[in-house]
Amino acid sequence: MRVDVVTIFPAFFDVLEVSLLGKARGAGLLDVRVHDLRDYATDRHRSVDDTPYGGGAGMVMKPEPWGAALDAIIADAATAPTFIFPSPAGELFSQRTARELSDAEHLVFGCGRYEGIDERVFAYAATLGDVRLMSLGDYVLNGGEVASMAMIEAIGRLIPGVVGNPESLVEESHENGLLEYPSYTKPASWRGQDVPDVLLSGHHRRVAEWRREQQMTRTRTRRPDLLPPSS
Ligand code: JB8
Repeated sequence: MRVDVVTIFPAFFDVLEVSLLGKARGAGLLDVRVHDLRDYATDRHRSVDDTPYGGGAGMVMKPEPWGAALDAIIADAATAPTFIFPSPAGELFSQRTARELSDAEHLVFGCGRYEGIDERVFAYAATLGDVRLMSLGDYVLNGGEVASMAMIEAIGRLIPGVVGNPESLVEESHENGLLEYPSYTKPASWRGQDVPDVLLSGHHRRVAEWRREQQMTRTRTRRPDLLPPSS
């Protein structure tokens, strides 16, 4: 998978070199290219923002540097990419979205700052590929960088071969619509707390039943919104 990122803070993405996704990049499974939006500004001060038409607080990202950056990215692209713009006004990003996007050939993340990007940039991007405005949740960040990083990690780890043991992807939270069951390791007793007996019993069926029960109870308590209205 090829991933391009457009940002005025390219250094944010240095951490993609480390850990799991760094390995995926080394193995050639993931090709991440980070672009500084200011390299596509045309004035002496490399401006990327200006005052909003209609008035109001803050600054808006100018369309011209964005147009030039997107053009440069698709110039050597093999297929029409999917553009993802993090936005508090976007659709919710979920494990389903991550799964959907994990078989894409090419994703382009556009990281806004200030009060956001001139709306015409989204319409222009839609002439080059699919466009999705995506929100991580109902809260507001200072810009799209942290949200892009979260989405790149959520999507990237679903690419076959990136996570060493694919079975660990099956049992985690949100893969079956429920929260994951609690996990324990040695020692069996720690500071007065014992590991539940059933997990030491060796009865595989009873362990599976207990875990399913825990998933249901936890989901009902912490995330009832994940369950069908009937239950
Ligand atoms: C300016 O919370 B967010 C987010 C916030 C932003 C911009 C983009 C995304 C641009 N503030 O997902």
